[in-house]
Amino acid sequence: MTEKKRTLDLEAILAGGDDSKEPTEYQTGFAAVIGRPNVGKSTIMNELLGQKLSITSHKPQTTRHRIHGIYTTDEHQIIYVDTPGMHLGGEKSINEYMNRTANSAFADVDVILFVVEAGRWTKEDDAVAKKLEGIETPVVVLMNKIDNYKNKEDLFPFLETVAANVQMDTLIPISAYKKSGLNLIKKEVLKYLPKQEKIFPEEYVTDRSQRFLAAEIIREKLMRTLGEEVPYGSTVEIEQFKFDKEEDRWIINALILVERKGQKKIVIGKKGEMIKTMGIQARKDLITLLDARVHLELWVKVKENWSDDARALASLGYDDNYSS
Ligand SMILES: Nc1nc2c(ncn2[C@@H]2O[C@H](COP(=O)(O)OP(=O)(O)OP(=O)(O)O)[C@@H](O)[C@H]2O)c(=O)[nH]1
Ligand SMILES: [Mg+2]
Repeated sequence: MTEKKRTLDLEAILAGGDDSKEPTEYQTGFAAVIGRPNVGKSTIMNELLGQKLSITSHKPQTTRHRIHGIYTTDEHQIIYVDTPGMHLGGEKSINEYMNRTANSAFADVDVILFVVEAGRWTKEDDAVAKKLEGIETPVVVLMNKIDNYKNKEDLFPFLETVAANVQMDTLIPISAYKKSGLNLIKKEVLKYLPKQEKIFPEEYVTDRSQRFLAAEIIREKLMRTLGEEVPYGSTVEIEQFKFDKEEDRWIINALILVERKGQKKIVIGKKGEMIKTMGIQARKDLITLLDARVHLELWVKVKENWSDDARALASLGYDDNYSS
């Protein structure tokens, strides 16, 4: 008895008693990517990660959920937090959900990357800037889309507007398209990350499940393919997501929910052409995501008013406390 106890104590002392090691130099922390819709937040995060994780389109309000993009090296782990664009107007429950999601991303991050579009300052940028007033978290403004300007001097008046309106620590001009300025962002972010060990295992690129990413890929095709109005009334629910060992492929059944019969017609298209095209595009991306063969089936269903019904939203994954 006594013998055993002494052994255990010694082990504990040996495990905890070595203070000769330097404290860890490894850096890990969170960088929130925020701003009004359509400024390029998701494109920037994808470029920083070197892979497409968050969906993008030329339409505003593409991103609806918060999504972590995890970038791990031997020296650091940066967890970027992509967020829905903060917007004014749009009083539906889904708009509230998106704005709430974006607002909550400020809390508990080490640095905020406030993305603005070169040359275009709007009321929505103003509203974002107001939210940042007085907060202690460092703010780095990323002036994106500078590729739209041949002559950089033309941006001086815009820079003055930004400087007059945003309490920021620094500003970095970038172009996600041209991949310019990306290393400067990483360098700047690292200034603010605490010295601590990894939060996520090094093989993780996101906190989201493959199932979630699959639904997003399909929604991206809706955003990119359909006209102005329909995408906003649509969402995607994955009904089946399983790997069939015998057939050696993923079987994915997805439901596209729309709010009205007319929208269903548009999604399907003449002789089913529209949904077929979107299915082909989505399948291609799903093959890349899952690195395997994919059988994809898409269905369309009308669920009236889903975007303005808190309970329907929660059941469709628009949930503040999502699990994956
Ligand atoms: N010219 C130019 N366009 C860009 C650049 N970065 C992104 N875009 C385009 O801007 C549009 C919006 O990009 P997203 O990344 O979806 O923008 P977002 O800020 O995530 O938008 P929401 O999710 O709706 O808030 C897309 O058409 C992109 O291709 C850039 O550096 N230059
Ligand atoms: Mg986005």
